[in-house]
Amino acid sequence: MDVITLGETMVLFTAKSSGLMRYAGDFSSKIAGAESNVAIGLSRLGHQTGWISRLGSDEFGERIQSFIRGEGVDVSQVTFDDTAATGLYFKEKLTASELRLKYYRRDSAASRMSASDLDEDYISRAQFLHVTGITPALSEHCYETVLTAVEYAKKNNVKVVFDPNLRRKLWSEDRARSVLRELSALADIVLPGIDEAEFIFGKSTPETLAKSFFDLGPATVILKLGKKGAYVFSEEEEGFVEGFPVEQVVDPVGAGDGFAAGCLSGLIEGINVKEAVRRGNAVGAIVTMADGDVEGLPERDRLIGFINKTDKEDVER
Ligand code: KDG
Repeated sequence: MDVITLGETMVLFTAKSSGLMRYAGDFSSKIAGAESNVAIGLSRLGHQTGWISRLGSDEFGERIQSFIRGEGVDVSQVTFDDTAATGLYFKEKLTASELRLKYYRRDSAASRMSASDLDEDYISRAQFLHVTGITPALSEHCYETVLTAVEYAKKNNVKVVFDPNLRRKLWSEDRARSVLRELSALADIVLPGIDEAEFIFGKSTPETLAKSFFDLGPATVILKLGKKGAYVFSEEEEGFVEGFPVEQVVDPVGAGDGFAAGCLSGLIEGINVKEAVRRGNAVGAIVTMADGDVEGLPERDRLIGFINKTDKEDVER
């Protein structure tokens, strides 16, 4: 196994019309969850991944499991809960460039994940454990589950990758700040966005913010700067890695997960950190050009074509 991840995945309903969702009659339905987005992204690039979660024993739970399994991700550690439902999430397109996200996930099946669901032996088989700041925000049980997964990873020399993925709607600012710091300190690689870094440390330059994370303990900090790219701060390397131009952003949600998948793909293959980040920038950019959180995740040929700009024609025949 290259990467094992753990977290909640929901059914995502997107209003087909723009404007306030109260007027929307038609919705598309897809599936989305930061951690499974990363697992799917890696799987599409040819890596072995596993996703640990809990789903409701309902039709949405079945759909999510089948979808993720169909993407080649191992779902053997997914459990089903008879007493709680699968979470839902809605995307409201206010204007072409303004999105509002609404969760229906309080007390969902995933929020009831518990440390006893974890199999240390399973986690020990991975090269990387990927966790985000969403899971500990779901419940106290989920927070403990993430800490236990991290503990199992560390015990077994599995590198821990942490994406803070701040979701303000899910917890208080104080609690979020303290847990995101705690998990950043435990991780080997941290992937914060600039806004998340400023949320934790206050407004500053990318260089200072990356150094602030580094001083907490991780060996590698990769600070995401949106379309500008990323700033790397590690024991061996330091500096900016430029982003890729995007003609038209269709849907920005999921770009950070694409970035994580691209970076991890490079790190699994042992390329240097800056090259891995370049790959992350490319996957993140490609994701924004499709509707949905996982729909744009590229397969390897497309990624290489995008990076090398060998796609001379827009129409593939
Ligand atoms: O990063 C994209 C995710 O935010 C999205 O797919 C849904 O997991 C999700 C969340 O909690 O926002």
